[in-house]
Amino acid sequence: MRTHHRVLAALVLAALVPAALVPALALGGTQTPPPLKSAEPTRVIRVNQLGYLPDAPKTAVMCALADSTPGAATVTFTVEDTTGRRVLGPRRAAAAGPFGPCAQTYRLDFSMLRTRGRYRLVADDVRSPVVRVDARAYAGAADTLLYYMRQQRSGYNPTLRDSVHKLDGIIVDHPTRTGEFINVSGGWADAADYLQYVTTSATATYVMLKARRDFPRAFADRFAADGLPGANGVDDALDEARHGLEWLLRMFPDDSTMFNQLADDRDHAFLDIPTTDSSDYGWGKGKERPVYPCTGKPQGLFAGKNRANGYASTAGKYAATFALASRAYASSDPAFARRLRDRALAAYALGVKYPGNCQTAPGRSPYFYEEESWTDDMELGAAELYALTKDARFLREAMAYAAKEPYTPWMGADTARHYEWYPWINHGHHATWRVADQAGKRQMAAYYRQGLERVAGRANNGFRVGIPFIWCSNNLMSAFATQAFLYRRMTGDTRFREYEAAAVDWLFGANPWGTSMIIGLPWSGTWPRDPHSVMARQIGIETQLGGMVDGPVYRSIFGNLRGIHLFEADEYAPFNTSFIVYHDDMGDYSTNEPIMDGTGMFTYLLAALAP
Ligand SMILES: [Ca+2]
Ligand SMILES: [Ca+2]
Repeated sequence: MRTHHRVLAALVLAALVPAALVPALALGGTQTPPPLKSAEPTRVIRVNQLGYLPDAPKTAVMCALADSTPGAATVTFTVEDTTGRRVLGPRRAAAAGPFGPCAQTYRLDFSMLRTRGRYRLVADDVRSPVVRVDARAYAGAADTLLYYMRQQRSGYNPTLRDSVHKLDGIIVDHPTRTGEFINVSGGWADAADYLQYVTTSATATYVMLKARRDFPRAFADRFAADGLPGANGVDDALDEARHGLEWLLRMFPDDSTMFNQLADDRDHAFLDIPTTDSSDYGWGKGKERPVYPCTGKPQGLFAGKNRANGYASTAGKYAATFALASRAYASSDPAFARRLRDRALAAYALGVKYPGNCQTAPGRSPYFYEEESWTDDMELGAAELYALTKDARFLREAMAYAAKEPYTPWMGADTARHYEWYPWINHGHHATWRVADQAGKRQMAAYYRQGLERVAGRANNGFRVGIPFIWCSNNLMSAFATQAFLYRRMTGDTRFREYEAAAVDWLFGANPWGTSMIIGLPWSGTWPRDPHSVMARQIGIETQLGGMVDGPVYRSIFGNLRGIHLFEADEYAPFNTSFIVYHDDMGDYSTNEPIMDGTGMFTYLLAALAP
């Protein structure tokens, strides 16, 4: 999200109306979907296109569209192999209620099919896409996400084989150092725009480090440190994490100077690839970009201000990421490990000194990341510092922070502000669980269970989804599935496993639109071909391989975003109704923009599912 990425719309709107005066120019948001053509299917079977693990719950969802006959209370279905031979059924599936465009849904449970192979489900005259049952269904999937991360690199960009944004940056909004140049080149662009944030970058880095720690065999070594092809003796997740770490170290250069953001939404005025970025922040087109520190005060150089009131949301993320990284490099690069340890301790100290949120700063646009939670981040920092130092103070503080926010507040809610409860899953509870005594472990598991129960309690629909469809809903779906997986691993309790599987299935195509939410995964499947991405448009969709897009949003959100409109006819019109919408359209920055943090954060679950 992008915060906003309304680049193309901005080009059109900027000439017409001052952007700040356009509260809700819903150019496309109120259009009525065209009626179904008679040739279009009125019932479809949606599946996880990447595949199902043999021992996992396996469910496809049949959706009967709104203006078709809702259908019977039960349907029967069979499963065929690719020769047409029946291998399962007929079995009955009960109606599971309406959801979005589906007047009725049916859950087609074929969990008992455990034999490796390729199959189709058939219900009445409706046939599913080919589904795969395979213990290796997720082999290489986590690595595929890393293609997108490499492509997002600032500094040397291996996709463009060129250095980008070489003049980063000039300090702004600092009490004594405004106007000073500081080298903060590197890191990743946040989405299809080229802003860079510590909150998202540190989270992506942390999760990649955690993924390779817990599932070291999930990642290959096919790329070098600079992201170009070629093994270098280091797994590619650690290569990517190090690219992030080098930038984070530049962004936290001394014990009292903590930067939070590079560039701002003035970026959105131009539609360029990174090498020819024309953004002008007052120092010339394509020149230096502004670097924002945490100040503990509301920030914004123009009309819009955020509600920042501390450092801790950012400081906790720095501390956790540096502390985990320090352990990762303890033997391979001890000098780097010592530096990371020093920076982790310093970052945590700033978080203690300045509790509260360090939010991203808006530029000309009203949008920013409205993160309100910071005790989750400090818990994670404290837990990782305890794992690193064994200083009992950090474990005490991790437990105390954990109690401040037992479950992440979006869980069970209908809505939330943009990035209000970032990063949507509190990895701190798991990090604390790893180091706590038995009573502490039970407490952390209970906290996770509370959140999961709240989401599952809303999931009484055929897709078994209980998240709110706010901006970046795919991030919430991924966060829920990851938390459910961690809880299952921590406790052995499988009560949420159906919901965990449903969330993964949703992200790979078991959703009303029948599309994977990850570009190119699986390559032979249905996935976003027309994302909100200048790189995709100018260089090719293959550059976006592995990128997770924002995902569906409430129709009301789509309809109220500024300057949003579709560029082409909506191939998903029959599935976009008054509840939630998704568009595979360059013009929809709310549902179809690839996101760096969502992609990075999904590495954990895909690594967990790897053989
Ligand atoms: Ca490598
Ligand atoms: Ca937070």
